[in-house]
Amino acid sequence: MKLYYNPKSRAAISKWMLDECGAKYEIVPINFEKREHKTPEFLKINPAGKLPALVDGDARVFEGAAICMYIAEKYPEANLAPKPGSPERGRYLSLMVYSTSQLEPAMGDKLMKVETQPQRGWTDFETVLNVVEGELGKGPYLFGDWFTAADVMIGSMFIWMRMWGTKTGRPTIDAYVDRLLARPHCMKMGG
Ligand SMILES: N[C@@H](CCC(=O)N[C@@H](CS)C(=O)NCC(=O)O)C(=O)O
Repeated sequence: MKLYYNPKSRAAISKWMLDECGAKYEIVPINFEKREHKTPEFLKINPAGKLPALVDGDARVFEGAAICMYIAEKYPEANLAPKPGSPERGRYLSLMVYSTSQLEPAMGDKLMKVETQPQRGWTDFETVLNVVEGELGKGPYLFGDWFTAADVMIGSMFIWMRMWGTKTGRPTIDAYVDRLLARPHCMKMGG
């Protein structure tokens, strides 16, 4: 398995997931300055020309959430995802998609001081914080004591926000981020 990677990119989230699974994989470094993510070879893997991207034999996977779900399925023994058909599965899939379709763009609006336009498909960031607080409940993770790939995807967004020097101001979420950062394999911020 090959992870196309730059430490200053969302590929750090995929690496975190692989490391939580104890996976064996090869890092393929991608230099953004040299535009290695726009070469014809790379575009055959991810036509969007972005990181992360994963190649596993004949399979190619792009989009960070899809990569995390793929890895969770490939390493069932790591127990990082509710099984298909289990009662938790629906909420798990929802949170995985929510992380990049709503949480991330709403956070982008907040950090760039852009007013959120609801017709674009996501809410304002205050609503996101309410949603995540509600889903987290008493924690310590999104599925109680069970750490899952949903924590990797949702948590990494808040870790990234920390990198920008910003806490959420919601004690429950900030304590959750501290807990994730204390995990030995947690993504390293920018390196
Ligand atoms: N929604 C995508 C976002 C991917 C993305 O924007 N990646 C950035 C790095 S964090 C990238 O490759 N930027 C370089 C570029 O667009 O030229 C995902 O989650 O995989």
